[in-house]
Amino acid sequence: MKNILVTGGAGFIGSNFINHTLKERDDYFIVNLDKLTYAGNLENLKPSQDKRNYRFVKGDIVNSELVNFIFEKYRIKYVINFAAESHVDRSILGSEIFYRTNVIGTNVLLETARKFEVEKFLQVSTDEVYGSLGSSGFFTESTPLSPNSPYSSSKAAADMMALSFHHTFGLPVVVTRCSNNYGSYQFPEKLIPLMIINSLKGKPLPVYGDGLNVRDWIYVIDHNNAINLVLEKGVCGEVYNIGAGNEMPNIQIIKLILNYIKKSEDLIQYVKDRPGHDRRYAIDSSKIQSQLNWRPEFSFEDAIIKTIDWYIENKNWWERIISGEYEKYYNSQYKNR
Ligand code: NAD
Ligand code: TDX
Repeated sequence: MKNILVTGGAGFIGSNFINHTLKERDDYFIVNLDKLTYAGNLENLKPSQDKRNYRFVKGDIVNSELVNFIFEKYRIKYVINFAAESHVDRSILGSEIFYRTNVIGTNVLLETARKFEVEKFLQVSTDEVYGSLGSSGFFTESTPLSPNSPYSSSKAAADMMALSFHHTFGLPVVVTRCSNNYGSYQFPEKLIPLMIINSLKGKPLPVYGDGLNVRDWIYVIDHNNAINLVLEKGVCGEVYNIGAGNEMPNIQIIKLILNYIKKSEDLIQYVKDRPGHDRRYAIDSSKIQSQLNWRPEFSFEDAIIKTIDWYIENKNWWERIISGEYEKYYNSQYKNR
């Protein structure tokens, strides 16, 4: 058995990771530590909740006592740190919780992993740590880090802290830097689910700036397959970029969604730009492809339709979310735009 601590496993990528991995691996024992912030939802884990090789612990990665207890009780040998505050716009509204969870929380996990001599620590980082590209070029693993938002600066700190623990203490760390994910269970504050849900409801679609900012999209299952591979075969001290080569201006995705849902483009509403908005992300993933033999399996054309269909079929899931607390955030985020 591989005893793995997955943090943030009730969020979008973490829950897809647990459900997908436990479907295929009964030699993994997964303990999911999640604080259940606004973004954490145990409903996402229904397919895994009764599995004998799965446990859920509600708690904060900043809580060193609890983290120590979990490592000891479950004899944790592997860590995958997904837990984070993950939304750029929220980091602009208030940065403190981003540094608390993403920086201090990662430090607690690294120190505890060092104490318990884990076999591997996988830090889930992001391409946003590289900053923004002009109209050409790609991020490679040796592109200097140049984060631009409170969110990305907190992720860059965590990423470098993890690498420093390898360099200084020999902690077996690997870091992954992935591009924008999409798929089922993504919280509706993010571009793709927000635009799908607003289209379904016939609400305006708020496009920041000129709509020509470019993101590089990957289906969440492709990201998670890469994470499993890096956990097994990644070389300690190394960074692996993960991306599927799907660069697209935001407006193109928005029009695709409207078109598929058969709603009018009149719903598009250009609004005030995000402060410090990164212009373009594009990932060079040739290292993980050549060294670990990873390939994305899903085409954007198919997986985006799968994703839109999932939101159409799982209205109950997102309706429960968009009523209540999230509604307050939505109203304040888009009020003066
Ligand atoms: P998410 O916001 O959907 O989920 C984050 C999860 O972490 C939630 O379940 C939340 O409850 C939990 N959490 C937050 N603070 C915590 C704390 N202090 N202690 C324990 N749990 C806590 O985020 P996501 O989109 O699934 O992203 C997961 C990870 O992947 C993050 O580290 C993010 O930076 C990284 N990432 C995301 C993307 C993307 O496109 N979404 C791309 C690259 C990297
Ligand atoms: O209402 C919107 N209108 C809009 O035009 C929102 C929410 C977003 N956008 C634009 C901003 C970005 O150019 O869409 C693009 C994508 O925005 P987000 O979904 O907020 O993602 P992004 O800022 O690119 O960050 C994401 O990718 C990297 C994740 O949220 C991060 O967690 C991850 O690290």
